[in-house]
Amino acid sequence: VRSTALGYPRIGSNRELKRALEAHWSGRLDAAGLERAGAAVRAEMLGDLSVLDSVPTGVFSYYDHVLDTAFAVDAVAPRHRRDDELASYFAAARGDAAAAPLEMTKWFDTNYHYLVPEIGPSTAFAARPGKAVAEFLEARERGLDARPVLVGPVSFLLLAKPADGAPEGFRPLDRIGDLVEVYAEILTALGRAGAGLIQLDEPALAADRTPEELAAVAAAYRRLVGTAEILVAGGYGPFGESLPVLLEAGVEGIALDLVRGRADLDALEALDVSRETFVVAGVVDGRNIWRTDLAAAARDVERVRALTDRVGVASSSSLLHVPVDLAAETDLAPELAARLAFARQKLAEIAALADPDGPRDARPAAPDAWRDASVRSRLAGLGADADRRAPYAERRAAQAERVPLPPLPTTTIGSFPQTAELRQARAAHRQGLMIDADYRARMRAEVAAVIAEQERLGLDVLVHGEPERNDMVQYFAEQLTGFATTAAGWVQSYGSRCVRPPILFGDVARTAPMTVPWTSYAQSLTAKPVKGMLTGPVTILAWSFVRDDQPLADTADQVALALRDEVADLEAAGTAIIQVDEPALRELLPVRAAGRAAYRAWATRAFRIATAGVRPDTAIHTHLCYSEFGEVIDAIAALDADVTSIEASRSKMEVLADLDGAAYRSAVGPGVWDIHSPRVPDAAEMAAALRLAVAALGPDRVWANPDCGLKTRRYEEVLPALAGLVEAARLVRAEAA
Ligand code: THG
Ligand code: ZN
Repeated sequence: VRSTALGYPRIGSNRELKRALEAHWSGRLDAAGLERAGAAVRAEMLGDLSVLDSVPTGVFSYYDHVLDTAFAVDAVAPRHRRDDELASYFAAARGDAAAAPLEMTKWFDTNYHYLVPEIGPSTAFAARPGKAVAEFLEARERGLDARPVLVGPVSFLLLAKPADGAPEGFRPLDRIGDLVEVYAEILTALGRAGAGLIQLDEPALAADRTPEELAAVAAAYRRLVGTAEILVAGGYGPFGESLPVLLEAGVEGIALDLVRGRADLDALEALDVSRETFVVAGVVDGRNIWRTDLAAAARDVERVRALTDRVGVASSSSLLHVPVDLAAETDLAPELAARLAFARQKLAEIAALADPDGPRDARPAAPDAWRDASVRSRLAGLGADADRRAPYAERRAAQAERVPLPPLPTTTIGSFPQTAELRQARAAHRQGLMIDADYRARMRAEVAAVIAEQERLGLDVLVHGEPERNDMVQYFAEQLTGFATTAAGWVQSYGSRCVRPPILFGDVARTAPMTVPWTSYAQSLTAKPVKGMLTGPVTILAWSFVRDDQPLADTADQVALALRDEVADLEAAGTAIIQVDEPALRELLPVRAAGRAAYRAWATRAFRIATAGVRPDTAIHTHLCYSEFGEVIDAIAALDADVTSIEASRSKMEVLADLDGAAYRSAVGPGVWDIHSPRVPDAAEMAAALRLAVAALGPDRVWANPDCGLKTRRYEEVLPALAGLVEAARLVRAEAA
């Protein structure tokens, strides 16, 4: 049994690459300095990976592996071509004065974002195997059995979008024939450099695929099997219907995700697999941080050994999604740390499973102290309490009476700019250099300033600005039982940006109000209504590492119950509007359609558990931040919120079409200012967007707000933009009257 991993974290154990990239972008580090930093990170990666029999190479990236693949096949948009390749690469990744970047979107159901290649009928593919060959040789020079890894041709095209100007009906996959010829050249170049097995990642085959797409898979791999020994890896669920297609095409090997795609193992047993086929059992979870149940994993490896003579053991997906080293965490409770494995620890598990004499420990049960009987009995008795007490029409009237608002009320999403000064105060407080009282006073002063600014601007519904929150999930995780946070558990989210997902290990409960004092303080400063601001249960789960010993739905209900108490306390403190954000509602949507109805049901029920306890005259708002709205429109209706604000400006208000005919009946705040861009729209532009919304929904259902929170923007942008927003709302109001 050969040990391997499908991919590895590539930002550096201390985020060295992040720092080097940001120094390079700001002009403080030249290209040679960046390359030295990259080489050091690769050396560290290879050092870690050297415990494996077969070492993946080419999995390092200066930004994103899909972008690397676009460069490997020369699918670079004309607007991103520059004199040197690194400048082209970062122009595509980040944009520059001359060109907008590629679009960025979520990588399957993870918190990683990839860059979306733009492919048209005339994209001239060409083989650029330089990076793949160099990284292969770098590993081989260390005496490692290196295995180049590339995104496979079918997934590359399925992840791409049609280039601007492509004719109606063109799909990137139409270009598979041309692209495969270029892949054949790359594989040949790698073979000439000495590569044996080459891994092609086809994660898009974990999604439902049409017969046409499966035919493209068959044709592509039949063409490529002659040029190299190919291992096809999936990694984000079962291959399902594409498994026999790949095997029939004659690929050398297949790497199965046996954490999320266990059905593939049954399917493989039912197929007549040649004993020459290399089957890699992905039994070590690449997406989560729990120690592997080595006894159960070894049983799966045995099932594979019964089918073939060539067996591998590996991570279920790339280890990109987990932090590098548990040893960096010195503050975790010992009984928790003993149950965790980060990337380095997972490599050791894989090596142990490949060793016939290695350990085969079963995973110990969670300590009893992690269970909370009162949470469980409260949830068991919840029943119909997950529904609002009155239908929307009745609530709407009661809310209008309690908080009279003009048509097209103006508001923001919640956060105000996190200035350098605020970040410094938080860092000083964390390091013990600023006492609690001073920190609180500093944050209260910020709240007061934010309230005064909003009053001056003339906004209708105010926010406290969230200066006290480091991150919209971590802030809550730090206050709830059942959660731990890490000191250095960084995971790449996109490019140089990382997040530190909290660890949800036990039953979740709230011990004290988490946000009430901040909201109440803000409300004490103004006669205008101040919204309470919470993060929803689905988003808290999506952006944490979550226990895997019970269904996600049960864990979601526990988080929801804790939030329900916070909502009740906010209401009791006099808060008339409470916003519960679910930006990750779309993210956890299952990759395959079969799982989606069940997901929608538990996700929306968890939101309603959190929110439905309020009186009819208390308004529940929510915020979602992505524009592919259609996929989850029914789920959004099922949240039964009174107002939903959504990202809409980048997609030119296309969401309004999705709302047409949907079950969703309550109010909408389609964002009229794209806060992800430094561009500040003027009042006329925002008024035009509001007119579209009023035309589609009527003046009574529309709110005026930005696209998303203002945390990452500067006041120089925020103040003029919000002044324009207020002016735009007044203009359109007057027209509608
Ligand atoms: N919080 C969490 N997850 C998220 C987001 C979030 N996932 C989706 C989306 N937002 C990802 N976007 C970002 C945006 C900015 C940053 C990370 C992910 C970011 N990170 C800092 C960095 O890498 O420099 C580190 C932040 C810190 O110091 O705490 O800026 O909002 N949980
Ligand atoms: Zn948002």
